[in-house]
Amino acid sequence: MEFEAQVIAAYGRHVRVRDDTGRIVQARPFGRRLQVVCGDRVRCNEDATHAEVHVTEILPRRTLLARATLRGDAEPVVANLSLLVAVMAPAPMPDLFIIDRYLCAASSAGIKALVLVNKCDLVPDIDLSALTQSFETADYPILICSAETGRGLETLNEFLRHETSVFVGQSGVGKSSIIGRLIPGVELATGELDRDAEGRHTTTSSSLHDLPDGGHVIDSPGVRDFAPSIDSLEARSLGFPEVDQLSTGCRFSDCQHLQEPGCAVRTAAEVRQIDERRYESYRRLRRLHADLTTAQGPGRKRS
Ligand SMILES: Nc1nc2c(ncn2[C@@H]2O[C@H](COP(=O)(O)OP(=O)(O)OP(=O)(O)O)[C@@H](O)[C@H]2O)c(=O)[nH]1
Ligand SMILES: [Mg+2]
Ligand SMILES: [Zn+2]
Repeated sequence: MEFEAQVIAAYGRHVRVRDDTGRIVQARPFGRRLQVVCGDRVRCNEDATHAEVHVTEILPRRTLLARATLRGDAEPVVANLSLLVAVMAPAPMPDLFIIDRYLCAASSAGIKALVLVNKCDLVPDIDLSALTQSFETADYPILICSAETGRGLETLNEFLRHETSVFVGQSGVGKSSIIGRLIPGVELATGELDRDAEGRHTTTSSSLHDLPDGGHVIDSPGVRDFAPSIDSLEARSLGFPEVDQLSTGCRFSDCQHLQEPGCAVRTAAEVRQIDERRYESYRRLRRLHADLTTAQGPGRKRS
């Protein structure tokens, strides 16, 4: 029997799918080439005699968040998103470059994004502003919240309503805790919980959950680093909206905004019209982009 379903959890070569009647079953992608991820719409084939469900086809994705492997290939992370929520917190020590890279992956993939600062109960508001300051010239919505006290969660709920969103960020920032507060009684894949070196619980696979007021949210495992897939990035701005806006003022239309004369972006960074840290992040990503392109090699197919 054939049916269509949505992938609501993905761990390695196993996925959990939900069909349109709400029935949830385990399934296995048929063949090595199918890279099925959370959020995918798929066609399944149920073998009545073996009681085994195979995913036989991934239906066209509306959007895809993809990361670059060390060889420069694109690896799908989550599909069919409309909103990416980049989560950080005063602790663990934030790595803002990771946030930048998620934001540019979202921007390049046509996915809206917002920056969410959790654990606002831990430090005074002025310290939180210092954390988020560099994202202001990039014009992303910035929300402050606490899964502990509940502050900011109503506003967050408004942003998430009717969206299919993913929570991404470093391990321990509170992604699962926030989702747990938004969806009372949600089971956050407790069977898939593991303990990291510091003894904290860590989410190890992505899972999709229904929000009470409509929309879906995907919890994802924390990361140490994230590189957007290079094929998905816009050549001109690499997905930095503030670079995009200024680049029409550059002397050369193929300006990479590094050392070129007449570069409007570099000038804007020098006079702090755009944030210096974000510009440095752009430069690092430009280097990574070049390295990964080389790693891909000339013989490899580019899309
Ligand atoms: N003080 C405070 N602690 C929080 C808050 N939110 C989460 N925590 C704590 O932070 C720790 C990590 O929370 P998780 O929700 O597991 O973090 P995560 O981002 O899902 O981590 P991974 O699954 O490893 O990526 C837990 O001990 C939480 O209790 C908050 O708003 N304030
Ligand atoms: Mg988690
Ligand atoms: Zn330029």
